[in-house]
Amino acid sequence: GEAKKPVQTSAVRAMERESSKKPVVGIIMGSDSDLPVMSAACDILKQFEVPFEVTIVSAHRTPHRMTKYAIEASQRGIKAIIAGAGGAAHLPGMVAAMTPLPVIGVPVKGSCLDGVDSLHSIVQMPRGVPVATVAINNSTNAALLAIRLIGAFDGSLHKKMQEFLLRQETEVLEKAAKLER
Ligand code: RP5
Repeated sequence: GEAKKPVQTSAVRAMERESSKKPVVGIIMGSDSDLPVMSAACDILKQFEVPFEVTIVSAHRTPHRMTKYAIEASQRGIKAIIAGAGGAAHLPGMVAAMTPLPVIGVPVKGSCLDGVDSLHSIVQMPRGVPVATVAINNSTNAALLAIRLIGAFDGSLHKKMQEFLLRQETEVLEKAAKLER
């Protein structure tokens, strides 16, 4: 049957090693081909020092593994799940159907339909099973949203997000000033 140990590429393992504490965010993706898009989420979580795990879970190719992951995530201490998928992107929605945790969906572009297929598959959830959907390929925003969710109950993370926004604003203002000079 389905392997108990997740099948992981070395790139995924390397990212996980850098986040060795008990994970609070779970990042999953339908294929290792999603990794170049999804790695931005890992970078953000590292930057905010939020422990995370990252692995491959496919709704269609490993449906039993998906079920196990969704059912067990909460028990393992995961507080938010980021799920990236492309094409007929059922992963975020199916995971959301099987966990009370917040699920953030990342529509991955990569098909002939430019990612619009992924976007529609992820965003058009039926009433009762929400998936917070970010822009196509924007796993950065998925991680930032996960941090905001957790930060609402974690003062130090909340503060880090405030500082992030301030830094971001300062950077733009500095660029504007440079341009106006
Ligand atoms: C989806 O199909 C994956 O999330 C990926 O975006 C897309 C293509 O996967 P590969 O055929 O490249 O593995 O399941």
